[in-house]
Parts: sequence; structure tokens; C-alpha cells
Amino acid sequence: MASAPIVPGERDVLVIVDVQNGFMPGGSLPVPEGDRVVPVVNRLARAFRHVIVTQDWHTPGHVSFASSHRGKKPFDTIELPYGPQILWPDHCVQGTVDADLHKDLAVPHASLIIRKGYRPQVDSYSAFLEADRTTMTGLSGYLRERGLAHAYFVGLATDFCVAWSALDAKRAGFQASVIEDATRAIDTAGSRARAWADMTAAGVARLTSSDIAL
Ligand code: VGL
Ligand code: ZN
Repeated sequence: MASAPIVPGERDVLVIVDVQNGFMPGGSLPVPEGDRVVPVVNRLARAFRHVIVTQDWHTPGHVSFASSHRGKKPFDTIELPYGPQILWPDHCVQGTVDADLHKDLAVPHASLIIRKGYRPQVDSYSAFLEADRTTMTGLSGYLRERGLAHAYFVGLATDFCVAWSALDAKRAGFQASVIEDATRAIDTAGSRARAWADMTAAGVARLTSSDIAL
């Protein structure tokens, strides 16, 4: 290890992104090895006093679902009023088992669950700002009011909800790190490499769990 391990403190928050059944092997939008993040996330969470959780939380017939667009299939891209939108299998519909957090996620001290993607016509990969890039989720206000300055991101998927959240955290004036071995990627059309290039260029720190004092 290059430097002393990071000891999470009062201004640090672990943001656990979308560790939901839908993104696990066997789920509706499976992320390869998505379930492998769960023990790593649980171990990290014990080192953080401040933990929050996000949940992808779509309406039935959501605009991001390929099934909502005639003749389209998952992983096609379409133009929506707010820009290009990748289309997905139906996933993480509000109140379904697919949208539940993984049963082995053990974070009883998490203080907030932030749900996103619940507007029928707007997707939201980011935990901060919806895909129209103007509607805010309220998370930056929450972090700021609680004096939380550095967000450490883990969960699914590296190249969508994790990356977009980390980039928006930086844009909103927070420090942002991604703990890579506590994430897994979907990796469609080079999205994984592009996400890391974008995050590195934006100053998002790329860590592994061995960088954190556990
Ligand atoms: C996600 C695609 C669609 C994610 C959510 O959690 O990364 N990806 N909805
Ligand atoms: Zn989604």
C-alpha cells in the first residue's frame, strides 16, 4: 500500500449504491458477479459511522424499460427529451422482490435510503441528479446539512449508478472516492472503461478496500 490506510471519520460517508436483487445474478438486470460485492460492502460498512443506501425504484412501464418502446430491445439507445437513454430490461419496479436490497446486506446503522428513478418519464442513475440533469434528489442537501464532505461509493453498477453518482458528488462540491473491489460493472459498449476514464479525469479517487482501515 502506498500510504497510510484511511480511517473513516465524522465527515466521511459510505454510499451503498443499488445492492438490489435485480442487479444480482438471477435478477432482471444482472450485473456479472454482482453478489460478490455484498461481503466486501458489509465489511466496509462496519468501518463507517455514516452509511446511506440507494435503491433504483422504477414505476411499472418506466421510460427506461425497452418494453415501454415499440420495436426496441434491451441495450438499444433512444433519444428522449433529456438526451440519449439506454433501454434496459424491466427492473427494480417499486415494491417488488427485484427492487429489494440483497438479503445479506448487513447495514443496520444506515441512516438514509434514497430512492431514485421513480418519475415515470425520467431515469436517474445518479443519486444526486436525475437524467434530465436538473431535478435534484435531495442527497446533496442531506450530506451538506449533516456535515458530510467525502462520499465513498460502493455497489452496483460501477459504470452506471456508481459512476454517475461519484461524478455528481464531485460536481456538487464533495470529495468522492470509489472502492473498486466493492463494485461490479455491467460493461455494455465499453461503458466500464469510459466510466473510469471520466471519473479519473474528474478527480474521483480509485481505491480498493485495502486502502481503508478495517
Ligand atoms: C443501473 C442501469 C439501469 C445501476 C440502474 O444501478 O447501475 N443501471 N438502472
Ligand atoms: Zn434503473
